[in-house]
Amino acid sequence: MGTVSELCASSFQAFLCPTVRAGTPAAASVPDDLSPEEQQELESIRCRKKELLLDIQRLKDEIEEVTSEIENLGVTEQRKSMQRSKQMAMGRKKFNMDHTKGIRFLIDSSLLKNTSEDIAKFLYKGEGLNKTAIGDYLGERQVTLMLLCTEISTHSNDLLSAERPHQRRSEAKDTCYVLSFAVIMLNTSLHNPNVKDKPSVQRFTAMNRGINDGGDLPEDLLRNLYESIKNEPFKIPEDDGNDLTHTFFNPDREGWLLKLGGGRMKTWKRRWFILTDNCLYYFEYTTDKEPRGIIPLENLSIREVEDSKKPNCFELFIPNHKDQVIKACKTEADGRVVEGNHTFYRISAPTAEEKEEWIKSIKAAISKDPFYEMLAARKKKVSTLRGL
Ligand code: 4IP
Repeated sequence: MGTVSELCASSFQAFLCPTVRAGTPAAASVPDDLSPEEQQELESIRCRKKELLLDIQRLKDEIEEVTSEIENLGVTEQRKSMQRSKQMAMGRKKFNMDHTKGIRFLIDSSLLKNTSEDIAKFLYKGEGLNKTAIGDYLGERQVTLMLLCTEISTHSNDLLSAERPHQRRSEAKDTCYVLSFAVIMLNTSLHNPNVKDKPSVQRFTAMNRGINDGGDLPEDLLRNLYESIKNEPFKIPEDDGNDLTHTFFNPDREGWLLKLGGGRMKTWKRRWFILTDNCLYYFEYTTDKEPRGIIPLENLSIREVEDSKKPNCFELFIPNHKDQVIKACKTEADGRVVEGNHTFYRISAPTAEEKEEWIKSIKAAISKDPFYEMLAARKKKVSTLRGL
């Protein structure tokens, strides 16, 4: 007794090769000058050919199936990694707003291990993190030590491998702490152009005598550290204060648009727009760290408009309050940040498609504030009552 698939295959074969099965006369296409044996042989060759074709088809199907599985696997992996980087970006944003919550979020999302080393590495890398928030976090938790040790160990392969086997961890930390300062001093001395007297490797090793719980650290380690820092200075990220780089990571949409000025002289300005966090930001250059203007989209509406000067226009406005100034802020030419004075923002997109896309994305980002709605309803009620 064959397997189910063997039985199915043989029935299918019988269906394809009836002549072979029943010894019935050959099909019309079989030349009749062949002997019955030859006819049968021809039939069986044809049958074999069909079987082979079927095999090929089956293999093709299998290959297709496997290929699509692999592709799907790729897509899933891609999706997972996109999801991960989105969560990572969110974690960084949270960190910048509230460092404790941010770290908690990253740990809970398994993006960060709850160990001083891992947190220290994450902070040291500092990608998308606000340095003020890092400073606050360090100040509160004193992970400075681990941070510096991490930096030192990247320069020296692994400082802890230099520990004496019996050395206690706390003593190793003390050593690390002292060495951290020595390394910072060395970095400054070697790379700050204002320091004229550059220390030699001998001076550096001499300075660090006895710092290893009374003993010396291996000379090789100190020499390597010296060479490493000499060749590649400590990369302390520039203090970017409260820069908004993190805010513009992973926006809903970004691109060049033309914006009509709000002043008396209606000038069109090409600005780089970023839509994120329910706000529309505009910049003069894509590389600018600070936007020229910020338009919170809360309670605004958007509509397509025709403009005699520019194509593909749309407008942001406050529904039912056409003379009310939109809550927004902008940077003046002298750098002062002031409130905006637009009652509407007219914007022109480079193409009709982009206009559609922007409108769609902005509509999705516009959020209604129930509190505002409630307040507006109450105000209306009060003014109606006053009118009575
Ligand atoms: C300016 O015109 C720019 O269009 C400003 O846009 C605009 O500010 C000014 O409006 C308008 O007077 P000039 O450069 O010809 O002076 P941007 O800031 O993008 O350069 P908005 O508010 O649109 O940002 P007022 O309303 O600020 O005067």
